[in-house]
Amino acid sequence: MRSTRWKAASRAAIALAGAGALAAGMALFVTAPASAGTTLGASAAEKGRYFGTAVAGFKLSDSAYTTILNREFNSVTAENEMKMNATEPQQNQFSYGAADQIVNHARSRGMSVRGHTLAWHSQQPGWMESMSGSALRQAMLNHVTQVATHFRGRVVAWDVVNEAFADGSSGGRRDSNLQRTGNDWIEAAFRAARAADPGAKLCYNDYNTDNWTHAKTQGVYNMVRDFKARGVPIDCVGFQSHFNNDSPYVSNYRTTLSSFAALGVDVQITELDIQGASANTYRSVVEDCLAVARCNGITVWGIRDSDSWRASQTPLLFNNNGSKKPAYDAVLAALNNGTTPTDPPTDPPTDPPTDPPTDPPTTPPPGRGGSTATVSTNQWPGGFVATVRVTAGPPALGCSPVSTPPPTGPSATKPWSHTLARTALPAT
Ligand code: G2I
Repeated sequence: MRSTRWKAASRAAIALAGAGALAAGMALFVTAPASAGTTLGASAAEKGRYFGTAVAGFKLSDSAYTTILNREFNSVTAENEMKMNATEPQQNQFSYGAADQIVNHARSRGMSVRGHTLAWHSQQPGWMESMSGSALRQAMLNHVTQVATHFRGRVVAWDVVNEAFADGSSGGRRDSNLQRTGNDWIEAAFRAARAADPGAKLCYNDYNTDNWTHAKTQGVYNMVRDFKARGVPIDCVGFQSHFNNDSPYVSNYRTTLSSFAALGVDVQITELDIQGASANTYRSVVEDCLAVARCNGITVWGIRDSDSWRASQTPLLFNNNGSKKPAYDAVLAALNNGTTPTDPPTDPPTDPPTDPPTDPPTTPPPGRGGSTATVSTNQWPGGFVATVRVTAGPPALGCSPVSTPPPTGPSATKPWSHTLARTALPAT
């Protein structure tokens, strides 16, 4: 009966993540690792996404910390080690030791790396804080160029510019020494980053941009729309998503994510933490990301509550002794229950953009016997997550059982995660 049921209607979904290019015509070998569906990273990969965490370099010697890091996460952001004060403590004297340690730890274990951050009004080295005008502009661009060049090929996405918009009702830029060099400082930074590392995704990253109705959200949205219209190289927008009682999660968060995605950029949740770690709120955030095709990853801002910049708010997924909290279970369940959308992002509430997202899922017409296959990808320089979904037709139409993996197809040269899942459908 079971095989009849499989013949009658079955689905095979393959989520394949790798660090190599898809090569047509080669065999696709897919195995199911033991961790599939049981860790945040593996479950996110099954949905074509990553699940990352901020990492503090000095904690890599803490085995309790690295045990969780290595088991659960497949993306890493340096919490402080790539900031301007860390990488260029003296002008034109670059210091990469602490950042390289994190990058090497991640990449040697198959985790991807988000770069944070190339240009920011905060955490500047002292020599830069006291600069202004064209000298500061040149120093900032040199910093972007040097740091992006150093990490070229090892960082999949950069927060090129961080937190450049003002809080409150203005919807405009934040005053800073960088802003005072001219309103075009952000696009200048993006162009320098693109020239230095053409393969990296280039993101704008900010906080309190989660509520679609907020002026700050609209200000960033208008900048990204303008950049896309004028060809300024921007690929993604990071939503820090530090949720707390003063800046809570709101149900229009999904609208925010989908509206930005509809501009033709990826969206990423880059620094997630939630005061009190409500399981329901964490679940909603994950469901919102999964509902938006171009939301390609979630990063939590630390592992255990004691690792958080807001430790007293207990905002993370693991408690101080490393045990999983209810929020962890909610996130894992949401990742496992979620579906990868095949629809394009929804139109934004205002001023729908014209750029279609790249790499939309393709849905061919049903073949003989009603079988269908869809392929969707999330790609970044040097890596990808491909999801292949095959749906078999009813036996009455002469369909044979689904063969998985397909006899010919793509291969990964350096896969870091590949999983196979089958879901039996009710007999029709
Ligand atoms: O403030 C939370 C985050 C908001 N978005 C940008 C992120 O880069 C930022 O991260 C936090 C880190 O979690 C903190 O760890 O950024 C802070 C400022 O860079 C970090 O705090 C700093 C302290 O201010 C320093 O005193 C300390 O030396 O961490 C440093 C390293 O522990």
